[in-house]
Formats: sequence, structure tokens, C-alpha cells
Amino acid sequence: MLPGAVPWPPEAAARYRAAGYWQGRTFGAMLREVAAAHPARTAVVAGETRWTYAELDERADRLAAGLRRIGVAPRDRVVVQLPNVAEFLQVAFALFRLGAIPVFALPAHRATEIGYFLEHADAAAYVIPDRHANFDYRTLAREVKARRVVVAGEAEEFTALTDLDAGAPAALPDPDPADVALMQLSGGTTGTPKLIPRTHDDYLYSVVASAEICGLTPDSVYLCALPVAHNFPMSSPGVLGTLSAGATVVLAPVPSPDAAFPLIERERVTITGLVPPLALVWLAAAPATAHDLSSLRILQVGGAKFSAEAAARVRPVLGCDVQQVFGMAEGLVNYTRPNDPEDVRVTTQGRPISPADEVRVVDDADRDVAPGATGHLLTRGPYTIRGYYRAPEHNAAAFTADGFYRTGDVVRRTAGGNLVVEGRAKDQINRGGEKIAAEEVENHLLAHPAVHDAAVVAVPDPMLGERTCAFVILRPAAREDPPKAAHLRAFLRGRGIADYKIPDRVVLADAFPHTGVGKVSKRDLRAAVARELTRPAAPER
Ligand code: OOB
Repeated sequence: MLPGAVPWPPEAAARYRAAGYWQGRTFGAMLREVAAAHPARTAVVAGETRWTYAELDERADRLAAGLRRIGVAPRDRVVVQLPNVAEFLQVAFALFRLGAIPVFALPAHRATEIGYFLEHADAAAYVIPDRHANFDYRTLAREVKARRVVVAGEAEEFTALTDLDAGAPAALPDPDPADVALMQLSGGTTGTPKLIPRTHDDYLYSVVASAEICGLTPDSVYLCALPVAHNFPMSSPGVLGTLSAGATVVLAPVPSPDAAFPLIERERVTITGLVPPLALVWLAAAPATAHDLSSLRILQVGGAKFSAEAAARVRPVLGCDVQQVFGMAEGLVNYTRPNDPEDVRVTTQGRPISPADEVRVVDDADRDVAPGATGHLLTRGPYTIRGYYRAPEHNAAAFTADGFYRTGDVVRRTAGGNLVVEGRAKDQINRGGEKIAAEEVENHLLAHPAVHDAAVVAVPDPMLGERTCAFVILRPAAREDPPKAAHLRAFLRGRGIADYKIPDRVVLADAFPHTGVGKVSKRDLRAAVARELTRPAAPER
């Protein structure tokens, strides 16, 4: 196992192997097998690009050899920040084949986040598009210190992906299936995001089992509308599950109905996954669309709580089944099953993938609550990590001594064994599926010379579920001429962080309410925003 990653105890690993969950197969080998069985089937469609399985397989091999030539070695970490383009899959499989480890950043990440990933993972390379969504990633690459930069598109002074893809494929030894295949990012609750190492054995198990749960066959067509780097569209069953089933991946550049509905019609899409706010947008747009959406069988919704009211509208409006997906990049994924009764699919967030997933619902002292009662969700299993990468101190708090991951989610389990998400105990904002660690944004605010203290909390929002509100106490010297909210936002942007982390509201405060032990009471602050929101709106400063 890669140093810095936490292995499963040998006894658990042996059990997962003996039970057949861990198959000793790598992602590179999986693609090889599917390509041999269905060489001419379409693997991926993105814009005008269409690659068969044979083509994707060959492109992955050629790029693996090209990356090896410029010095990327097995176990090297490579930060990959690509949008929904076909090259995403080529790069991912090239790295899997090489045994190098992609660290999947989101297109929204900026210099501070990328700089941190490069440094924390000690990355050998950084892979970017030239431009995407009005942003030039080469400018970002110049800001951060990357050892090598590979560009999908116009490379300027960097290395062009097409140049690496030009030579002959080399025969590379298959990496160890028990070793780390990739790293996902944690939504996080701390000042710095955490990296989640996933092995071939564990991730491939979750991906193949997810494809099975969703009934994928070689005739399925999966539309990847969310950013492919995120764990949900990547693996639940996502693009990797789709490829494992020999089916077709369609990558949408953006998830709006304008972009997605024509693709559903043209490619006869059968399944897609959305976060709740997008599902609401689709539900609003579908009745008036001229596009034929009748091929759609399953609309997955996950990443944040989807209300029962909205879930109940999916079949009448879109003519397909809703599937709720409650997962986390750390591992555990719960699904409602396609043949579950309608009320289970509408009112619950489903049950775990695996019979070997252990789920506990506990009180504040880690004691199991009574059946059906609400408590903290702890989990352990064949595809849930035992630790974040290079984070021993954080791991001691984030996992129990016997290896359960503390999800920070507050849930209850129904008599039928399905989970219902009731809330959250972690200091995180879930902004329509995008996770924001309060502490991270607070630290950036504290860097402003006028800011004495800052507390970031969630505010309920009918569309996004939650938005962010930053409470700020100014230093006495700054109170005469206080900075405007827009100025503080611009300051945060200037710190090089993803746009979704910029607070939606900034409220100046004189003091923060405190809990009994002297910590800032976020609960009272949330109540304060709720009161503020019910007052007639004052113009924001
Ligand atoms: C997915 O993964 P992450 O790592 O971005 O976020 C995980 C957290 C969960 O701990 C929970 O707080 C929240 O997101 N969450 C949900 C939810 N799905 C995720 N909360 C309520 N209802 C749901 N359906 O978000 C993710 C990973 C794989 C599949 C699906 C989602």
C-alpha cells in the first residue's frame, strides 16, 4: 500500500477477498476485458468525439507510455483537473494502467486548493484543459508550482496531451490491485481538504456492484451531467460503472436542460444522476421541452437531501423512476433499488450496496440508539476507507478505534432497513451537493486585516437546500469604515478558492453566541440568520 494511506487490517482484507468482494482486478484490466469483449461498441461520447472501447483502450495505453516517457512513475500522484471531456477517461485509465494515482480535483478549484493538492500529494504532474467555462487553466498552472503540466488542448509552454499520445504503447506491468488506484477529495470539515485514497479492489467492487444495483447492461447509456471528477458521477455507478458494464458514457459539458435534453434524445440516454437543485430545474423544464426524453429509465438524485415532495414528481413529470443515492467519497453508498415500493424510493435515501457494509446509528457517546431512533451514522466495510491520506491526527478523530468512519450525518433507519438522512452534525455546508467546510472559509476570512473573528453557517434555501452565511466581527479599528460584503467576497476570490465557497451572505456582528464550553454556537447563529431572514430585507452592505 502507498505510504501515507491506511490499509485495512489483514483480517478484514482476508474476509473481503474470501467473500469475493475484492477480486484482485485493476481498473486497467477491467477496461482491457470489456474492450476485448465489445471492441466496436461506443464507450464514450463527448461533443463531436466518439470513441469505441477498442479506441479508448488503445488511447489509454498510448498515453500511459507517453506519461512514463516524461517521467511519471508507478505510485506517483498526478492532480487531474479536467471537465467533462473524453480525455478525462483517457487520462484516468492511462494513469490506472501506469499505476500512477490520479487525484481528482474539480474544475471549480483554484490556485489555493490546487496548490495544496499538489503539495500535500507531492504530485509529479498536473493535468488541465486549456480553457473551460471562460477560465484559462494555463494561467492557474503558472500560479501553482507543478513539476510537470500536461494540457488537453493548446499547451503553450506546457506539454500537450496529444504529444504524449503520439508514440507506441508500451507493455506496462499491471499494478497491485490492493494498492491505491486514485484519490477523491473529501467534502471536508477542517481548514484543509482531505484526500481519500481508494484502492482498485475496493473502488472497483463498489462500482461493479453499483452497476448491478442500477441494472446496467451493455445497452445502457449513462449521461454524465455532473462534473465527472466527483465520486457520484464517477462511481455510483457513474462513468466507471457504465464502462464496467460495457455500456456507453455520454459526457454533457454542463448539466442544464438546454445541454442535457438534446443529448438524452440523440443518444437515447437510459440513466443519469443529478444533485437535488438540478433535479428541480429539470422537473421545471421537462413539461415544456420539445425533446424526447422517453428513453430515460432512472433519474438518480443524490449528494444532498432530495425532498419527498420533489421525488414524488419525478415519475409523473419525467416518466422514469427516481433513485435516491446517499453516498460519500470516503466509501459507503446507499441506493433505493429500482424495484422498491414507490414510498421507499420517495421517502428514504436507500440502503448500503454491500451485505458487508456495517452501519451503526449511535448517540453522542457512541452507544447504539434504539431501532428507528435518530443518531450519528458510523460505517465500516469493504469499500469504506480506514483513513485519509497523510492525516494521522485527523484520522484519530474521524474514525473510531475499531475503524468505523464517523460520517457526520444524522440518520435514522426504517424497519425496512433504509436510511433517512435527518441532518448533519459536522461543521459543513451542503450547498446543493457542493460541500463547504466552514473552518476553511473562516480561515480565509480571518486573513483579512479588518476581520477579528468569523463564523460560517448554513442558511436554508428553497432551491439549493442550503446557502452559506458568514458572520464577521470586525477589529475595532475597522468599525468606523466597515468593508462591504462585496469587498470581503472579492477578497476571498483573490485568495484563490473555488467560487462555490464564497459566502452568499455576509453579516457583520458585534459578538458571537457561545456554547457552554466557550465554542461559537453555530446553532444559535443559524437561528439568528433565520430571524434575520424573516425580517423585511435591509439593503446588504
Ligand atoms: C456525495 O459525496 P461527498 O463526499 O461529496 O459528500 C458526502 C456527504 C454525506 O456525508 C452527506 O452529508 C451528504 O454528502 N449526502 C447526502 C446525500 N448524499 C450525500 N445527504 C442527504 N441525502 C443524500 N442523498 O455526495 C456522494 C457520493 C457518492 C454518491 C452520491 C453522493
